[in-house]
Amino acid sequence: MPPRWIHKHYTFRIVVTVTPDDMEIPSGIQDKLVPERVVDGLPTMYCFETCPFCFKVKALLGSRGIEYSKVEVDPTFKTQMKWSQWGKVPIFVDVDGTQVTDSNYILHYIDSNDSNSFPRMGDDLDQDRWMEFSNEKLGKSIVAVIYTSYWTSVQALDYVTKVDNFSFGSRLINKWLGGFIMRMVGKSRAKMFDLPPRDNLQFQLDLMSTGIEGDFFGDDEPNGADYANFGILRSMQGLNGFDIVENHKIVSGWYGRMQKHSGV
Ligand SMILES: N[C@@H](CCC(=O)N[C@@H](CS)C(=O)NCC(=O)O)C(=O)O
Repeated sequence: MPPRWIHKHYTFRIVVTVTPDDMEIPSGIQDKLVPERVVDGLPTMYCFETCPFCFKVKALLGSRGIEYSKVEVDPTFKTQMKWSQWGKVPIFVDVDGTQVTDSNYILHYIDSNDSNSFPRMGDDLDQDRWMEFSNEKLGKSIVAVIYTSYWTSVQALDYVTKVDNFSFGSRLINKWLGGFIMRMVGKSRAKMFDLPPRDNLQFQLDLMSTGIEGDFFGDDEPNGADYANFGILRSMQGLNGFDIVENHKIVSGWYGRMQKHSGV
């Protein structure tokens, strides 16, 4: 028979582990409305300034001319989104309080409520495959390149020192500790690929360009795969390794077209 305090300890652990408040919510549209998270009566995006997944959504909103509010979340403690059980950015909250999580789902949600111009998930396997590619390959590849040393990581996080709603302490921690954390993330992403980070990004861009048919993945008009992959690459503009995108013979032209189309 274990001593009584051990029994108490385990009881506590079990309660903490299974409580519904601690469980991550699924991707997509959530049942529970959160109207109190809408800012200024506009669709609201919770994001990090340089987050690749957030840029996907910014690109779509920009291309449709949809006005929205942006809440900048501090990347180390994520203080501004503790209310959500999703735990990652972007989170999109529509004007009626509908919470949508996970960037590809957010793209579909916004398009389906706007002009419904690209196919929904499951209706176009190529589009689905390239949207998946944006998360599973491209997103991870750019992280390995941007955060390739402590110095490039700190440079990438320098923007936090200019965010108005962060305190002085939060700016310092987010830049210097955040730089260290992101360097570790960069290392772990690099291990996922056989090639060194820059060669791997070049390889992924070569692969991706096989999906660009005509001007866009969606041929004449951008589809979900265009917003998804453009958003990922747009997040590295001005950061370490962006020259690989600028110098790619197919991707650079497509990137320019997407930038013009989205205004982002
Ligand atoms: N599958 C998600 C990935 C989002 C994601 O990983 N976001 C990163 C920022 S770039 C994040 O919030 N990381 C914080 C964390 O995982 O704790 C999406 O596409 O939205």
